[in-house]
Amino acid sequence: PAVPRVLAAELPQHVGRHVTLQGWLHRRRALKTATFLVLRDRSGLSQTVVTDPRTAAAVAGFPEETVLQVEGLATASTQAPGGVEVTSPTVTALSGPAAPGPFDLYRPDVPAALPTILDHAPVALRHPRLRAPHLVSAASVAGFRAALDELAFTEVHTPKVVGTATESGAEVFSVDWFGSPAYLAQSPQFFKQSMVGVFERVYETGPVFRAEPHDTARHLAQYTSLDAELGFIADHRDVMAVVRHVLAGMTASVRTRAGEACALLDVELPDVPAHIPEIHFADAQELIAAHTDEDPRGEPDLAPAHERWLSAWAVREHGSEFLFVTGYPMAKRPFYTHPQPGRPEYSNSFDLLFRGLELVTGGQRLHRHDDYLAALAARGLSPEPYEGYLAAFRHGMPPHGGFALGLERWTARLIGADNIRRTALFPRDIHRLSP
Ligand code: AMO
Repeated sequence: PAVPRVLAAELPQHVGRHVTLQGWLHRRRALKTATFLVLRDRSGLSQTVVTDPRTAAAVAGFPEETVLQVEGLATASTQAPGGVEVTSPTVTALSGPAAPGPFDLYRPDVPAALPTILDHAPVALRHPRLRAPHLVSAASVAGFRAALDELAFTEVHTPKVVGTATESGAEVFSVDWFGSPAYLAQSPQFFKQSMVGVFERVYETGPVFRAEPHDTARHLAQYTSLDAELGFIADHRDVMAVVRHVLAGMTASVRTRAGEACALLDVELPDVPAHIPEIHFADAQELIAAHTDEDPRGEPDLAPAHERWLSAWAVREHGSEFLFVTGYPMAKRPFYTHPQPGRPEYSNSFDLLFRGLELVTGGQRLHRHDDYLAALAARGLSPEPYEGYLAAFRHGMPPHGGFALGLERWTARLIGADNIRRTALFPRDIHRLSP
């Protein structure tokens, strides 16, 4: 363009100069002597003052969300937000809305309930407060990638339609694949493991699908899984060290890349301790039995209430908002899980609890072909459907392990969202398949 576009956030650097702004009409306020236009672009909001009666008459007809080009003088003003406003403007409408939006996008609070927001996502997410979680999310993924790139991981992309279910216990969606039965991938588990044989260290960010009919604030039927897998580990603790590095990288990236979104949402970023505290599953159950009215000993998993209790305990006892629970019973973990040496009813696996919720699952995997055959047999599973997966192990695989972090859970916990759906652009759940 002849005149380069200036963003709202850049205006203060242009005081005294002619500028061209482009964006959406966020708010129009007509006073007796002046009309104020608040323009919204990807960087934020800016103010333009119209005093010329002819221009004022023209803009009086522009509804909110009209896409505008404003050319005028960047002028210092103590009254304007950010200390600068555009004066003496020429205002051109680039495109006008055909219908009013679902609610006022300029009200600092969000005057709409979650279903309304989700029904109207393409417009509703323009509200600065509703957009902010997604900026936090994007910054988190950038941090995830950067942290693993630093450790020489290779990013991979694996199929999302598969012929064999990957996660025992998690329900699958069936699809018709050219007349053959197929499933939407519940996780990249098998692919990421086999790629350890090729790259040693891999990660993937992508969608996964869970046909669990959970109607809760923390479950989605499609979510974004941040996965990593690495070879030549001693045991699951090496994986936990990578999780810690990744959490630190994600937190730092959110701080630097999404600082404004965090300020808008009053986000309190967590301290990622140099060493995240850990507790064995069996000890966690003892602790809960000793300090609460409930006795979970003998249960194969932790109930959500117990996860919340343990999280609060970690804050009290260790000053940490993160807690690793290790050693989950083999009975509750998938067949690829490595048992705990000397205590084979438990596993070399872990969950990471963050602010009361399971955020990460991971662990050491079996790596010998014979161990896989035995593990499948012990669970009454036939090896045939797993042939493609087992091929990697037939040809030599190092001791390895990995983890998966649920992106929406992370963002929701970080920003204190009451519902994970506020962190998915177009959430998919038992009731929602559109927009
Ligand atoms: P798991 O099934 O525990 O492990 O999932 C890993 C993480 O994904 C998130 N998560 C979900 N988020 C939103 N909605 C859901 N329905 C949902 N289900 C799970 C959680 C969870 O901790 N293959 C293993 C990981 C591994 O061992 O590498 C797996 O998928 O944050």
